[in-house]
Amino acid sequence: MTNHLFDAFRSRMPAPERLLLEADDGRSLTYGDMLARSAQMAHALLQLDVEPGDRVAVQVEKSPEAALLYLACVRAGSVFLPLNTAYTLTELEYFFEDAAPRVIVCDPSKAAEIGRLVEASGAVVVTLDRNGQGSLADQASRQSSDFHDVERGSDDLAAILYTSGTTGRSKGAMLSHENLASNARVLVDCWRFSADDVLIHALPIFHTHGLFVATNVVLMAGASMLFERKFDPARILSLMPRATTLMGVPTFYVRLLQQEALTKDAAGAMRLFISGSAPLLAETHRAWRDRTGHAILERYGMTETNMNTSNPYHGERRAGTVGLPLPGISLRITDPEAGEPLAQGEIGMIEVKGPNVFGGYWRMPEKTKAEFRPDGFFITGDLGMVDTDGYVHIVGRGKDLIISGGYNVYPKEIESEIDALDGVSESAVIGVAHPDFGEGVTAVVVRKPGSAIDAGDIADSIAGRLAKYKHPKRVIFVDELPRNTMGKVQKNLLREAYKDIYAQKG
Ligand code: MCA
Ligand code: AMP
Repeated sequence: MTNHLFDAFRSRMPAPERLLLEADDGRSLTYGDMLARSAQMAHALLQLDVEPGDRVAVQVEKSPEAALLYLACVRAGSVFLPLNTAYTLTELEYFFEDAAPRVIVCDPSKAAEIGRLVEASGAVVVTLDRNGQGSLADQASRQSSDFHDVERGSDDLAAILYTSGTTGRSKGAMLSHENLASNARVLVDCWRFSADDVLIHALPIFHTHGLFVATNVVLMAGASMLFERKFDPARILSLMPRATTLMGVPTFYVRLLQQEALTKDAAGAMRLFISGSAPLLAETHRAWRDRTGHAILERYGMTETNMNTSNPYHGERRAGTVGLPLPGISLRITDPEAGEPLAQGEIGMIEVKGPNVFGGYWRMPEKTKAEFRPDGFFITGDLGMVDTDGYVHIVGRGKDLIISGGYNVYPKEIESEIDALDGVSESAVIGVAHPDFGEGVTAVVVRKPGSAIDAGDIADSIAGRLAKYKHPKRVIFVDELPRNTMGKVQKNLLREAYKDIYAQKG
């Protein structure tokens, strides 16, 4: 037995002088640099007493060092636990308590506060900054660049990624070495990635899309990437002549289309544009094809499963669909309540099974059990149907989830914050069509009698508690919420009533 995931990368690694990554500050890493520096960082982790299976929680800005830290964690046999840089201390506290990390790597600006937060737990708090004395990068620079990778098998954990739950509590999806390796291999084949590819990587690296779909695919193909800290449409356009592929959330494509310079010529060197994490509107797909001559390839995945389906590389990329199940992955549509498979063409719950599907939620056996069928299929919470040609259409969500600019927002979490305020009787948080973010987080609030609480008060109370992307873009006050005979709030009626509030003017 060796290190299952890193060996998979290693087996396809190109010559050491080949470029792996070029950052937007001009720094670059070859494959040889990556091997040497991830080895040094793995040594530094072991010096912090990280043992196989220990969690290493990471909340840092995107940088070459952050990518190396991910690989160092894999090589050191630890479990990588990335956290959105937008998370507040209030949000972080829950993750640290739940995951009990051995090491927490964070930005220098947060180190003292996080240190106080986890004082009793014995977790070690370190920073990553490359100029900071005593930081992990600094300690790594003094280590050997040879490292004997810690042995890890296919079922051992490589990462835990938190994904919010409908109850408001985040669940840690446990992803094994084989979950990640198998999916990266399949995607390289399906999307025809090779060592000649240059990916424009402008996604954050704390979620599945930027970390596993983008970075793992590049590593598994021996390709290279232009590693951008921020998505800046003008800059992305300027990189296209040097690149071959782009992966993005639909907001990337919407914003790029607003650039006059986006033309067939501008995209002339590119061979593939991929979209995922949220529904790509058919109109965006059409507009992109008209402007660039390229049909965007849409795919569908989840934190728990990595990628499940993809439109074909060769063959029709059908707008408004997420394509066909990937090789080795089974997908079926079932009756959401009974769990019985439905006939082709019927709408129901999307369930998936395959080597990509996670083992369960960290320390939540009951939740895990509830989301798997006895025959091993995972219940995604997405509603869909399969057309006569086998293309999967996602037609809605069985789960109460908003996706804003590719980030998932669970209404319950925001409703709990708002409901706790003096002056609020109750609230309902909904997603409403938004021209930029796909869906805009919108709060519908009922005041307590006599209360004068306003949108500003609500914004002030949430600031500092919830990550910015979760904040309602609009707060609407009503006398009462619509309810059905069972007393359940009818969010569909609210979504209908406010469907035009973000409509583009003119
Ligand atoms: C930023 N803001 C947002 C979002 N991002 N608000 C709602 N939704 C968002 N996604 C806030 C900012 O804090 C700011 O607030 C205001 O909106 C405008 O910011 P702006 O500068 O326009 O935003 P940005 O920094 O350009 O970011 C937009 C973005 C970013 C580039 C689309 O959100 C992004 O990188 N999204 C990708 C997320 C992702 O990787 N998802 C994959 C998850 P203020 O003005 O008040 O300061 S993995 C997944 O979903 C599955 C597995 C899958 O299938 O891939
Ligand atoms: P998460 O696991 O939190 O990152 O989000 C996964 C969810 O994003 C899925 O369950 C879907 O609801 C949604 N999703 C991902 N890709 C797509 C897509 N191409 N079209 C529609 N929804 C998508």
